[in-house]
Amino acid sequence: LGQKGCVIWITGLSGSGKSTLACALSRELYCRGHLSYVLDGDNVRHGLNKDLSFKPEDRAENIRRIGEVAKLFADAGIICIASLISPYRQDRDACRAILPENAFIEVISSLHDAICNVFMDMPLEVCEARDAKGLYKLARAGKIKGFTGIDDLYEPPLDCEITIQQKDGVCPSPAAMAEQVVSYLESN
Ligand code: GGZ
Repeated sequence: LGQKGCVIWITGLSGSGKSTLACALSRELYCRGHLSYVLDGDNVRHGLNKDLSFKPEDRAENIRRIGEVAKLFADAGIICIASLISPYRQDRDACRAILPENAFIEVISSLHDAICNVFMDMPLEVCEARDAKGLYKLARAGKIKGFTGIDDLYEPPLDCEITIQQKDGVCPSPAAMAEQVVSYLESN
């Protein structure tokens, strides 16, 4: 109660820490008494979106569906954390556009308000060095075609609410990343 739904949209390369942040954030929100739900691209692709490939038009459909589901969660007053590469700006902007952006309406409806963009600004080299699933190696060897950052485009946000970055070459801890998002939510 006393919680407004919203969408925290986490975008970035494979291995940039999106799922780690989503999980840490969900836990932190729970500790503070807030209900949240994580929609992770990789997981949703096993169920709702299992008919979709990584072709640009299928990625666009993956993002569109997750945006629509995230909106339903936000309508229900839940903080929905969407973590998916969502490499194309146009698709992310379309998700932002289906959510209310007028502050006046926010107050009246008091149900859902905003989409908050979080950009995992991790250099490709860092993500590739992690390569938890060995996918970058396969992409470099040409065994996966159209891999984001290798032979498929990633368009960083031009204007996002939160940017998660390395500091002096060190990646922030999961707790520090979650704290950055929580303090944004508190002050906005
Ligand atoms: C990018 C791919 C690809 C290609 C499989 N390009 O790091 P991961 O492994 O666990 O997460 C990635 C996941 C990306 O799914 P999304 O739904 O987030 O992508 S998108 O928003 O672009 O629709 C990666 C794995 O799937 N993966 N092939 N070609 N990532």
